[in-house]
Amino acid sequence: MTPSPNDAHLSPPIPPVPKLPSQNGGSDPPPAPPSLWFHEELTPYNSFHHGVINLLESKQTPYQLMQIADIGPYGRALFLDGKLQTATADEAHYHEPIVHTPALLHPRPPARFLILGGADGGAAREALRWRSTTHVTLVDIDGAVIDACARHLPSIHAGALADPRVTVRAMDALRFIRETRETFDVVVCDLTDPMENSPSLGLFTVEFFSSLKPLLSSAAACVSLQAGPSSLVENAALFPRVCATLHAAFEHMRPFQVFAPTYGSPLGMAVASDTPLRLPAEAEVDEVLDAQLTGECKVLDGMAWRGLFGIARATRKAIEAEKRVYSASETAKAFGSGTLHT
Ligand code: SPD
Repeated sequence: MTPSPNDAHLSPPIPPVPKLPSQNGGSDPPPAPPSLWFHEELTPYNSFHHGVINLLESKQTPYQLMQIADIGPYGRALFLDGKLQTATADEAHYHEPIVHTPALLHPRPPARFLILGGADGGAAREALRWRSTTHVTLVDIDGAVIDACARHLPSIHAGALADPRVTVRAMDALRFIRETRETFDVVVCDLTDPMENSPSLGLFTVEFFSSLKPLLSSAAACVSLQAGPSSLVENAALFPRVCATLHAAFEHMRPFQVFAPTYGSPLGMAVASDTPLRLPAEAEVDEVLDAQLTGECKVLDGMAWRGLFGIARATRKAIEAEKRVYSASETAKAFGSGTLHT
């Protein structure tokens, strides 16, 4: 099914959040405790619980367990295999940086975007905000997730997947890469974490990053990706090694970091190109965003964007020191599991 801007009527509106004790001055009784919970383990010892107001979807697709639920102050969220992927209240902290970073680093405003994954449509929405965009191809393996997000997450896709500039392909990205003759200025890997058995696992390898080369419109084309949780406490090797893997395929790579509270931990991202990645100054970024994007960003302006690159010294050192790459024979192992329970 192709999502349309009118899909909002297919799903109940996100319920108002009951006033939290901190917001009502203590006068109202606290909200009743939820009877259903998502429990996402960040490490074997630490977890993040989200109380469920409405469970709107719970379905085992051919690829993963998909669940969509209203979870209070963070709004409505998509979970895949028990891991929170995106939530309406903080998704802009993810979708703006993953799309606008490679677009800002491309030498001219980009025209053609490829989004790998991105079933919720948030990355496509941001790509369409560039006035220069003529085409967005979105390739996600799971048509059931694309359909469910179209129905339940209208504020995230904002009708993007029904825009005439967008082509949606529900297929394996590996096959798309092999078969397509199209080229792109920007490639955004908007994927699930590379956990064992995750459909995205093979897309975090040096072979995969190298296979993107023929799809790039020029040596200045830019590739961005979410690189998994970046806290060295939880996943000491993951972010540095994903960065090293991307850098093994491209001459230039820059790591950055976003914080969306629903991930429970800062999320690593990286951008790469075969042309040097010069970071424009704050004022230049402000100018480009004002001139080239429709509407206002929620998260990014020059100051906030430059701040994404100010990652902790220890993390930067770990990235610089990491020489091992992930490959088809030695894939990443992100930690993660999640369950729904009463
Ligand atoms: N650790 C969670 C990473 C989530 C990555 N997927 C986000 C999809 C948003 N479009």
